[in-house]
Amino acid sequence: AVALYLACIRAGLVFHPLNPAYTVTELQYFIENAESALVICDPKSQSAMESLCNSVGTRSPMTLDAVGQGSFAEAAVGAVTPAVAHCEKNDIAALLYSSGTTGVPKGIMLSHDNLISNAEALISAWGFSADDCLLHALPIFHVHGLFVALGCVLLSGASMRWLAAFDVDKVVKELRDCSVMMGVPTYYTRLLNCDEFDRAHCEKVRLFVSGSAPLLVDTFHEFRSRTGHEILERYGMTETNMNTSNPLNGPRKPGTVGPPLPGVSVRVVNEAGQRLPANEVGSLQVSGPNVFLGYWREPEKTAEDFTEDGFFNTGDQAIIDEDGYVSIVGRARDLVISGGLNVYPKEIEAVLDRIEGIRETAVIGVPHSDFGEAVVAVAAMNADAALTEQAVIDAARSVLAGFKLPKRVIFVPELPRNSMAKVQKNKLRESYAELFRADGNDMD
Ligand code: MLC
Ligand code: AMP
Repeated sequence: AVALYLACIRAGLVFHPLNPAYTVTELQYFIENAESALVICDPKSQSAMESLCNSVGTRSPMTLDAVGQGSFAEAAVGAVTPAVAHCEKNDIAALLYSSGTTGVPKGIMLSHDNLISNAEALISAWGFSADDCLLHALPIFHVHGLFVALGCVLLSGASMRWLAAFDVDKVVKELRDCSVMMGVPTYYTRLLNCDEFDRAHCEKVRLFVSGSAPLLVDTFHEFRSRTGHEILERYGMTETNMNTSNPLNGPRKPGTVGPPLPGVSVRVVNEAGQRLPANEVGSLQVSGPNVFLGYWREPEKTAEDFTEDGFFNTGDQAIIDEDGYVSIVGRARDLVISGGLNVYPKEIEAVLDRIEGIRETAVIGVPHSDFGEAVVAVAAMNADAALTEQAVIDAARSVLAGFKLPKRVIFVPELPRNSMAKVQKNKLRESYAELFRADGNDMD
């Protein structure tokens, strides 16, 4: 998969990685929307992908398995290696998707310059060199595992220990030979839940990096007292790669995501777009060579999300302190981040609302000690419906990838609404804030 990614970049093709957990329904949207010229899949999903490609009018898929075998590898035998394609800085290198408030995913066009400039900024900010060995356990279909982790390793000539998934026993073992680890906060809470994990496992480690979701201040302190290391928290998003980072040398402030990376500008503005003074909450905007080209085939949406002077509206609420450190304090978008994966309530509600017997649903994120936030659906049913929680989850499973499924479904007579008839999700979040603490289901 890594060779495939690099081959696309080298040949001037657009790489569009997809989560293998997606269902056929989800994949159909992406393949159609991206107008994919060729789909490469695991041989195990060949027949499903064959019919899918057929139905959307894309040529037959080729296969590549975990050890590099398959029809794609066979076709490559004896092929002449083409010259490196000439690319301009602003040519598209990769297309990744993310949803907004509508729940409909939008293609994010990332340029060659976005990728290279951000990898260069991170190598310098985090002091990567050929002497480093990265522990890589992140999926490589998102920015974090693909561009941040692999980008730092490939561009600095470092090496890596690569795990197929985050398995805490393997991580603890492999960490002994590594100098850097990157992860989402769940990785760090899982390490802390592992009793045998201590300073001895981290003797060679010089840096632990966390991102993709908020790292709790408690986790920062607990990790420091267990290992002696202060986790370095950074902040990014698919549209922008990495924006800010706590410093390698200098104070790492828990609860903040640090100052902007070299070449990146950030500002916090009020609703009128005016820049706010230090420590005032507002909308976070970003500009720099890291910021994407725009949304694929969506010029109006792209225009909406950029200011006249070229800053991108992140949709995150933030403050910047007197030292220039950014803290993410909320999200303007209705978004749940579970174990570092984004779940868009609108998308889940649309699926649940189609289940017979359900009148309407509201999907929220609820604190969870493993995933940070867990997806919970609050459902109002028709009077004569006899649905169970499990039946709702099972019905959604055929359409939605597993990580998007609600961990709990709560049945209520009515959803709370304000005077404008808008569902009061804040009220629901308050009501169910203790859901996973109260019933001991926390690790479900
Ligand atoms: C898996 N499951 C999840 C889940 N991951 N449920 C909620 N949230 C998640 N994140 C579900 C599966 O569907 C399955 O359900 C069950 O949990 C077990 O699956 P698994 O694959 O064995 O899970 P596990 O290995 O425990 O995975 C959890 C995880 C993983 C946290 C290790 O999700 C992970 O590696 N997350 C990292 C995501 C990431 O890279 N984010 C970066 C995005 S880039 P069932 O019902 O089938 O049993 C970005 C920009 C930036 O945000 O700033 O970096
Ligand atoms: P994605 O669409 O997957 O790229 O998700 C990006 C979003 O993740 C950002 O807009 C933030 O809301 C959130 N995010 C990423 N890193 C952090 C962090 N360190 N702290 C808080 N939120 C974060």
